Amino acid sequence: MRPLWFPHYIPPLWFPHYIPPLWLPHYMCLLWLSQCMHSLWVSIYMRVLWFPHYMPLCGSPTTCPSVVPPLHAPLWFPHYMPLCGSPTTCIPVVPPVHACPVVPSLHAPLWLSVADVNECWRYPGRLCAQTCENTPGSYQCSCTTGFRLTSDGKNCEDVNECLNNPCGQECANIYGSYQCYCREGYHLREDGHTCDDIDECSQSMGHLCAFKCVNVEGSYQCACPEYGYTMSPNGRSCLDIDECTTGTHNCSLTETCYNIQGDHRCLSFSCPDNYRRVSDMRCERASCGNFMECQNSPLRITYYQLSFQTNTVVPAQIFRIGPSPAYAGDNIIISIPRGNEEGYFSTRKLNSYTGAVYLHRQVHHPRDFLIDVEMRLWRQGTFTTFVAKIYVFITAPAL
Ligand SMILES: [Ca+2]
Ligand SMILES: [Ca+2]
Repeated sequence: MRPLWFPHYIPPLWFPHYIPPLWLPHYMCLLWLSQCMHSLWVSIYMRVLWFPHYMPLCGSPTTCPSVVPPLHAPLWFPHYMPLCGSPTTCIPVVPPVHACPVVPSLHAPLWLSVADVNECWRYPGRLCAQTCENTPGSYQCSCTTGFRLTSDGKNCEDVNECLNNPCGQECANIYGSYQCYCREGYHLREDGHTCDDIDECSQSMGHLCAFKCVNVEGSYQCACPEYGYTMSPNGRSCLDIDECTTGTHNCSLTETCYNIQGDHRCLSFSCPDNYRRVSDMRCERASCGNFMECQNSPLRITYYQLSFQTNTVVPAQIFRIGPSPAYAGDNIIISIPRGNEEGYFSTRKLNSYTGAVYLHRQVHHPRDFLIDVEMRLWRQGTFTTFVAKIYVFITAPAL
C-alpha cells in the first residue's frame, strides 16, 4: 500500500504542481487503491490529455483488451506496463470511457523509491505451487520438468509424457515423470527408452533346451535334430520318432523295423541251412548228422535286440541266458564267440544254470554291435548248444 507515505499524491489540488507526466503510472495505483473518483478523474485527465498512450482503455465495461500493456506501455518505462491480465473487468470512470484496473504492485515506478516488490520472497511458498520467479513489476510461476502450469497460473499438474510415445515399447506415466519398460523377452537399454532383445540362449548356459537353443526376437525357441526327433509338448526336449510305428521307415517287406533313439534299423533274420524258422526271431536245427555235430552246432538260434545309450554306466548287465526249465545237475558254459573282437562285452556265470552278459567298456559314440552269445548246457552226460544273436545298439542319449 505504498501510496500512503506519499501524501502529496493524494490531495487532488496539489496534483497540477507536483505531478509531472512521468509519474502517471503511480496514479493508476492510486486509482486502484482508493477507488476515489477524484483520483480517477485525475488519472483520466492526466492520461487522456497528457499521455493518452498510457491509458488502458476498454471498449465496454466488462472486458479489457488483453494486449493493452504492450500497446500502451511507454517505451522509456517498460517496467511500468499497466497489465490488465488478472482483473478482467473494467471500472467505469467517465462514461463512456472505461479504465482497466491496475494492480498497484505491478506498476510502481522505481524512481519514486517504490522499488519492484519481489513477491516470491515476500510470500514464500504461497504464490506458486512449485517455482516462483520474480519479474519487473510482477512474478511468474513455473513448474519443474514433468509438470505444466495449470490455467490458474499457480499450480502445477503432472504431464502425461506417455501420450507422446517416448518409449520403445511400454510407457508408464508417473507423477512428475514417466518410466519406460519392456515386454517379456526384452531388457531396457541404459538410455532408459530402448528395448533390446534378450539372448536367452547365451545367458542360460544351455539349460533351456535339451538339444539346441535358437534365439529369436523377444523370445527363444528350442530345436531338435533335423531327423529322428520331434519336439516334445514342453517345447524343450526332443522325443524320438518311432519310425516303425509311424510308418516312416524304409525297411523292405522281408526286414523287421527296430526303433532306436533318434533313428531306426531294418533287420533281416535269416536261418542257416539245415535250420527252419519257427518264429520271427528263432531258428531251430532241423537235424544233425552225428554225435559231435549234434553237440557242437546250436540246437536253437534266437535273435534279440537291445538298445543302450552312450552314457550307460558300465559295467552293465545287459542280458541273461539259461535253460528253461533248469534241472538239478545242469551246468552251463557261456562265451561270446563272435562280435566281441574289441572287448566291449564280457560274460559271467552267475550260477550253474545262469549266465550273464555285460557291457563293460564305455562306448563313447553311437554304434551297432551284433554279438553271438553261446551257451553250452551240460545235462545228463551230453552238451547242447544254444546261440543268442544279440543286436546291441548304442545310441545317443535322450534329448
Ligand atoms: Ca530373445
Ligand atoms: Ca527312432
